[in-house]
Amino acid sequence: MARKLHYFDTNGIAESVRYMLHYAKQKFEDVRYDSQSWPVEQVKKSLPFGQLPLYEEGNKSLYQSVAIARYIGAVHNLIPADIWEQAQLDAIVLSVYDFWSKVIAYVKEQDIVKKQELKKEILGEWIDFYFARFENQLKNNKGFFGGKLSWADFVFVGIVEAINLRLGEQIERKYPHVAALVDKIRNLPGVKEYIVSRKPYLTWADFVFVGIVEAINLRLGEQIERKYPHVAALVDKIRNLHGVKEYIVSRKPYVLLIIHSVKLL
Ligand SMILES: N[C@@H](CCC(=O)N[C@@H](CS)C(=O)NCC(=O)O)C(=O)O
Repeated sequence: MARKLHYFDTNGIAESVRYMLHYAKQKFEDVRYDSQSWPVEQVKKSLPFGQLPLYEEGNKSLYQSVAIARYIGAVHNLIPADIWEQAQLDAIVLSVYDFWSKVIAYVKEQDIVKKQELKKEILGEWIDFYFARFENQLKNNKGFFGGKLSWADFVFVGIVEAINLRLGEQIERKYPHVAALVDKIRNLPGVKEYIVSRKPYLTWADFVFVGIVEAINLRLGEQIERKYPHVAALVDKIRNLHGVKEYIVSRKPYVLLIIHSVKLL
């Protein structure tokens, strides 16, 4: 039976599903969409709510990342038998998503000032609010949310990584049990090999790099990337990303006052 996971070519809400499938040595087609060319109208229209991820198994399909992760967890023995314990893990996953929704609000905010405020709140308040609690849960449960490896641990680590990528942070670093869980999942057989084999995802460092290249170009009246095809391709990729492209079109053109040094005679 053919299995397919459809998602963007990035580390986001479906990475935990990729991790679980690799850990379980389950063959599947990892169908990836380039966010640069999204929306692909035909695909978007075919999705139940117009969004990814979507998981297919033969002629059945499932949407909603949590439902997919829970299902894959159940198929591969990563869910407890006891329904009370299952509910405890559901609660953890929903709390992880509560935190994720704050990061998504930050990612989607177009106003630069409001965006910075949201980031400040996340870094100054929300990380500690959520992570102090996650840390305690792990500490009291032998390093896993349910006392042993479960789908909730995969979802948690997938979201932590997705957040790190978007905030340019390593949010787990002050929480030793959280950091240990991230490390454990990333080193599981199957997951470890997958991480090594996947193409590197676009990170915050790529955004910083392109921002600086553009700032230098503006000041030198140059296009310093032009002789370096891979650099030029990255600049192009970032500038054409969904959201960035629209922002570039909408912003007022930047004007720079260049004061040349004047030699006084
Ligand atoms: N609650 C949904 C959210 C799905 C969602 O927000 N998907 C985003 C990517 S992370 C998406 O498809 N964005 C493109 C679009 O909305 O057109 C889930 O967890 O699966």
